[in-house]
Amino acid sequence: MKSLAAGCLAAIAFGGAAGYFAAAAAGERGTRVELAASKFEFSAREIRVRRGQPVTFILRASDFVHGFSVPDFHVRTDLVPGKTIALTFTPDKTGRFAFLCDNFCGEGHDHMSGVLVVTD
Ligand SMILES: [Cu+2]
Repeated sequence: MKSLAAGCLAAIAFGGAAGYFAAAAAGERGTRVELAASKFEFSAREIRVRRGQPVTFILRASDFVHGFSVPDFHVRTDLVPGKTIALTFTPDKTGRFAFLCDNFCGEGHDHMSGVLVVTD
């Protein structure tokens, strides 16, 4: 019985280590979020990410040089049609933060925004 218990502990320890390395590997690449911009919306209105985990936005625009900005994290980029932009940052605080297009793109521009939800 003792050896069975030890075996279980070893399995848990090994499983834990495997989980740790998997998490670390995922952490290096981070969370990947694909987001497309077009007049006058992003393809997602709400994006959920984890604090302390790098998030890479894969960004595309179809019809205009839109912007992608998350002011609370001081990140922004232009989205040039035909190009794929990868933008990585690590959210260091939790909460709900606006992301938006900050290049005026027409009459519906003011509606071109969403919420980045950062949780622990
Ligand atoms: Cu726009």
